[in-house]
Amino acid sequence: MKHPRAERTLVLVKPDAMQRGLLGEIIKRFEQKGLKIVGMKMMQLDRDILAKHYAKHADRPFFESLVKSMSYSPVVAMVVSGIRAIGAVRIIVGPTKGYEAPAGSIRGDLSMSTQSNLAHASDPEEDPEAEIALFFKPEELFEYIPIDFEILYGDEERAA
Ligand code: FUP
Repeated sequence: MKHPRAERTLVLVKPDAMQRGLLGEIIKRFEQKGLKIVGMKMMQLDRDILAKHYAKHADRPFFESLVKSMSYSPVVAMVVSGIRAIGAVRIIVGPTKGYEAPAGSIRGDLSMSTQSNLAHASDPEEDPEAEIALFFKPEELFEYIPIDFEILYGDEERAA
């Protein structure tokens, strides 16, 4: 069962993060925040799924290089859940350009790049549930209320 106020959002740990051995470091940051992982798998992305995932960038000059970098080696895809998780995950990941991202964020602490920026997080404006559906079948996602849910949030925050 999913808490009625919990949101879900997609995170991709990109090939550059996998190559640099940063998977654990990235997962740790979501866990420590109190967010819950409700789906996770390793995937080799191809042009097909990347063309859908990055459809809004299809005409941009960096698109080919983006596809190349995202299919360089496998990614780890995760669905992260919690009350207000969509915005919180964007803050943890940080803004696009690593060299401008604030210290404390994944990109701000660990990346100097715009393209090799380690992780993707769903944009709240772009339907995170539709993004999740591109990467996960319903049976690959788990719905549970974590045992620490009562202490992670206040009573009013949890009230549906
Ligand atoms: P974000 O939502 O922060 O991941 O960033 P965008 O949706 O704006 O961009 C998606 C991806 O395109 C980025 F993660 C990296 C890549 N990109 C480039 O390679 N060059 C650019 O100039 C802008 C974005």
